[in-house]
Amino acid sequence: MERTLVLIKPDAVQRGLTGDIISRLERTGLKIVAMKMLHMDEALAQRHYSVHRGKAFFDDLVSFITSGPIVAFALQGNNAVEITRKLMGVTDPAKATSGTIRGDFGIDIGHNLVHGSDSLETASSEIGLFFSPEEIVSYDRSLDVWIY
Ligand code: DAT
Ligand code: MG
Repeated sequence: MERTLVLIKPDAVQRGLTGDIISRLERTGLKIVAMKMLHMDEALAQRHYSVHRGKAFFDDLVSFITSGPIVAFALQGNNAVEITRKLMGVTDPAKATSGTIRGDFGIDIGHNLVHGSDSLETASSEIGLFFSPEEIVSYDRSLDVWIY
């Protein structure tokens, strides 16, 4: 079963959008299997965004993601990576379509509210950055027969 990592970024937490974002993703049928609120430090931010090191926006990205608390959670289910990215919308909120999280709530690429892993491999390493294996909760939902 696929898993993906979602971060509700500092802008969304400050704007009171945490519940709405969780709700949109949860209503897909994907299952929340881990969740925490934390304030990312510089070291964690650098690791999480290491693929972007050297890009013009890297320093701004690290300072933004460490500027306030975030909510991190892992979602599990069929096509979790793709479904989550679809609901988030494209990177630039100005280009994201209505009905997506970024399209509905954002206007600036540097404040795009949410992070979602972009592949299964990335998801696995990103989940490992934020959660220990014991923090991933295994449980059954009786309503899964109505989802799958
Ligand atoms: P995504 O978050 O959609 O996976 P990404 O991995 O390409 O996008 O970039 C990571 C974050 O970096 C993105 O959410 C916002 C920021 N970012 C990306 N491109 C940018 C740009 N051209 N200018 C400013 N910030 C940018
Ligand atoms: Mg990315």
